[in-house]
This record gives sequence, C-alpha cells and structure tokens, in this order.
Amino acid sequence: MQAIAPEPIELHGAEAGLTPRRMVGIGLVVGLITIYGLAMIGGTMKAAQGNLVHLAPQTFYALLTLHGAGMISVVVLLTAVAHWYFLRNLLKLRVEVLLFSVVATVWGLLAAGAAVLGGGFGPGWTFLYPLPFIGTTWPAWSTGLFFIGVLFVGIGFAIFLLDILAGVIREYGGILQGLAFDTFFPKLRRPGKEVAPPTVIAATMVALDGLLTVAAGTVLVVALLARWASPTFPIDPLWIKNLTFFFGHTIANLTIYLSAGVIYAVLPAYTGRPWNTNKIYTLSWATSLLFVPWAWPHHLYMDFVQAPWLQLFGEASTYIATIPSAVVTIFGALLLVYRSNMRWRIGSVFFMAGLLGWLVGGIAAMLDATIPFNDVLHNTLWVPAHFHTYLLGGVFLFVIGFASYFVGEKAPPRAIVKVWEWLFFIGLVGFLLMFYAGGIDGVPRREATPPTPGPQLAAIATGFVVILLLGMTALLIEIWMRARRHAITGEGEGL
Ligand code: HEM
Ligand SMILES: [Cu+2]
Repeated sequence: MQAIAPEPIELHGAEAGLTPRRMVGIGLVVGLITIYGLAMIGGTMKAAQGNLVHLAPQTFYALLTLHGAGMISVVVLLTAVAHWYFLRNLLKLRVEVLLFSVVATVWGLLAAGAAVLGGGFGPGWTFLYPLPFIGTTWPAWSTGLFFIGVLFVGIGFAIFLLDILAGVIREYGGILQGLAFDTFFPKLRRPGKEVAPPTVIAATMVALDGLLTVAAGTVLVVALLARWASPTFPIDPLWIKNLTFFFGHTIANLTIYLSAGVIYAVLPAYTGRPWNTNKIYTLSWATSLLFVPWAWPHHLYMDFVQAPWLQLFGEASTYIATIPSAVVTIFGALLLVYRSNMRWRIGSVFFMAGLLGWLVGGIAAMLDATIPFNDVLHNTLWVPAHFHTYLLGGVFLFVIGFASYFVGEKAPPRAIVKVWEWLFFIGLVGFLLMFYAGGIDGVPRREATPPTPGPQLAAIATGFVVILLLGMTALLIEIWMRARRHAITGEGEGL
C-alpha cells in the first residue's frame, strides 16, 4: 500500500538533496550576509576615524583585522563558488567537494571572528611578524585561534583548487590543455575534445597559483603557530615578511582571476555571443600564471635589507602579471558588448561597472608598485584606495552581478532599481575618492586616529558609505525577492 500522505511538492529543482544550484545558493547567502556585516564594520571604522563615533584604539585595530581578513576570505569563497557554478559541468565537479570546501572556510571564518570579537586580536589582516606577539593587548589564546582559523580558510580553498585541477586533468587530459596550449600544438588536444574555453583557462591558472599560495600560507601560519606555542622558536623577520606578502598579495590578487573566469562565462549570456579561446588568451594567461607569484616584493620596497634584484624583478613582474590578462579580458568584454543588443540588467550593469573598477584599481595599484611613487604612497591611504577600487568596486560588483544572474533576470528590472544602482555607485565613488584624497595628502593607513586631513576626509567618506550601504541593501533585497519569486514560478538562472 502506498502512503496516503501527499508527496511534498518540490517547486523548483526536481532533484532532492544538495543540488549544485542549492549549494551555490547557500554559498551566496552565507557569503553575502558576511560581507554585509563586514561592510558595516568598515563604515564604523570610517565613522570612528572621522570622530563621528568613539572606538577605543584596541577595538578599532581588532575590527580592522576582522574586516580585512574576513573580506579577503569571503570574496575568495564567493568568487570560487561563482566560478564553480560554471565549471561544474565542464569539469564534472561534485557538489559534495564544494560543500566540504565551504564548510572548512566557514569554520575558519568563525574561528578568526571569535579570536577578534572575543579576544580582541588586532595586528591587521596581514598579521605581520612580530606584531601578533609583541606588546599585545589581547590574550594569547586569541592569537592561536586566529591562526587556526586562517589555516581552515586555506584548507577550504585548497580543497576547491585540487578538485578543479583534478577535473581539468580528467576532462582535458592535462594542465597544458587546461591552459589551452593546444591552440599552438593541436597534437596535444584529446580526440573529439574542444579547446578549453577561457573560463577553464582561468580556472587552471588559479588552481596552480592558488595551490602555491596556500602552500606558502600554510608554512607561514605553521611557523607563527610554532612561535606562539614556543616563544623561543626562531623566525627570521625578512624571511617571514616575504612569505607573508607572497601569501597575502597573491591570495587577494587571485580573486580577480577567479572573477575573470566568471566574466567569461556570464557575459555571453547577456550579449548572446560566445567568448572563444584564441592564441592571445593562451599567451596572456600563461604570462599571468608565471608572473603573478613574483609580484609580492612590491610590498617590501622600504626594506633596505631586501636584495635589490628582487625589488626590480618584483616591479617588472607586477606589470607583466597584470597587464596582459586585464587587457584581453576588458578588451574582449568590450568587443563582446559592442553592437550586441546587450540586455541591461542588474547583472550586466554590475559586470561592466566592475570591469571599470578592475581597470582603475589596477592602474592605481601599478602606480603604487612603481618604486619612485611607492616612496611617497607607501602605507598611505592610497593603498586601501587602490585595493578597495578593484575589490569593492570590482570583485564585489562581479559577485553581486553573479547573484543577480543566478536568480534569473529574464525581465528588465523595476524602474526603482535604477535609483538603488545610482545610490550604490555614487556612494562607492565618493567613498573611494576620499581614500585617494587621503593618499595624495599622505594620510597614513591603519590609524585609529589619523592626522589631518584624515578625520575630515573620513567624516565625508562616512556619508558616502551610508549612501552606498543604502543602495546595497535595497539591491540585495531586490535580488532576494526575485529569488523567492522564481523559486515559486520555477524560473531561474540567466536570461
Ligand atoms: C562598504 C564597504 C566597505 C567599507 C566601508 C570599508 C572600509 C574600510 C576601512 C575604513 C578600512 C581601513 C582603512 C585604513 O584606514 O587603513 C578598510 C580596510 C580594509 N578593507 Fe575595507 N571596506 C569596505 C569593503 C571592503 C571589501 C569589499 C573588501 C575586500 C573584498 C575590503 C577589504 C579591506 C582590507 C583588506 C582592508 C585592510 C585591513 C588592514 O589594513 O589590515 N573592504 N576598509
Ligand atoms: Cu601587492
């Protein structure tokens, strides 16, 4: 006899359990809620620098650490999840592996969050040795817990990257094919297989450089944990500073390359044109693969003990790593959009605006990585100016764009959405301009109480942050409501 109780009605997604869509949806919700909280913390820091609210200095530095480490981890998570969404069919990836990766990352975030909020750990997100250990205002347990958290974030990312690398080798026959070297050497190509699309090239590059980065990060954190457990553990300051920035620079940088993989997959949906691989892509991405791991020395120009050849090599590598893949992606996107009857939705608006943020932030970054400029810009607000331009004004826009694409946007958005977009972008640009103004004026970064004109600029910036957060809140609610509606109508994804 069949049970008489009615079958529960599945409204969307016929398969039960953890479908890829559901997993990506969970990743998006977890990540975006976290970003939301961290953005509020960012606004609070600005308000404190502008003397609009009071924060004890220890609290400011703890929040700064949480905001920085949390944001970097969560944009890695979000861009990885978004990229995975397009790679899953191409590379036959399994949803359970992504679940493991997300769970490890979330555990790491929770541990680091507890270390900061519970213990007050606050040496800045790069936790540069010996700051975590000397003259601390926080208990030793919070130092250890924070590093364990970082380790978990690294494990989560490594699981994701290994899975991708295995998928590339399985589906395309090897790493060279994943990088599309068969455009030069057709013999390499598997019979019956197409050349790897740009999104797979990006994935292969990120997997290789990402694993190198996680390996370095693991050595770094294990050394710091050893020093934490035994204060006599010897650590060479120059060695660990190089390792710290190898890890910190590269992990933040890779979120852009993950985003490029998403752009290659999403923009064709809005323009109705394919984005194909050619020899120029192969060469550009191979160049980035080789040179991204060599850009970190631009963080050590002030260290006179660093070998001079490394300084120059770091400067050259910064250009060589950045320019080719940025140019082919931005140029390729413009060609794709030009006269294409692009459908303007939240997704496409945010993707195109994000490319602009990538370009402007990239140029500002290269300026700072140029030795004569670095002499005056080093550790001023120019630094958060440039990286907020391409992380907040680039990578985060791609994430919002992807979220909007993911929940489906066949119909044009309601008219009011334009207002939310304007609020968001006006707030964003104003906030960034105040950072740049501070940098040009030589206001130091990472100051709870910066010298003039720091507080004045921060007070104005706080106003822009409020506008930005208003726009962002409305847009996220809009996307959420659309997700609910489409879950009922069964409509979803893309256009
Ligand atoms: C509304 C959004 C945001 C606001 C209001 C905000 C605000 C701030 C402020 C005030 C600082 C301190 C700058 C200083 O004086 O040195 C900061 C630092 C930082 N922010 Fe943001 N931010 C936002 C979004 C983001 C995003 C999306 C990311 C990355 C994806 C990010 C990553 C960082 C990092 C890495 C630091 C440096 C932390 C450190 O120095 O240790 N922020 N942010
Ligand atoms: Cu860097």
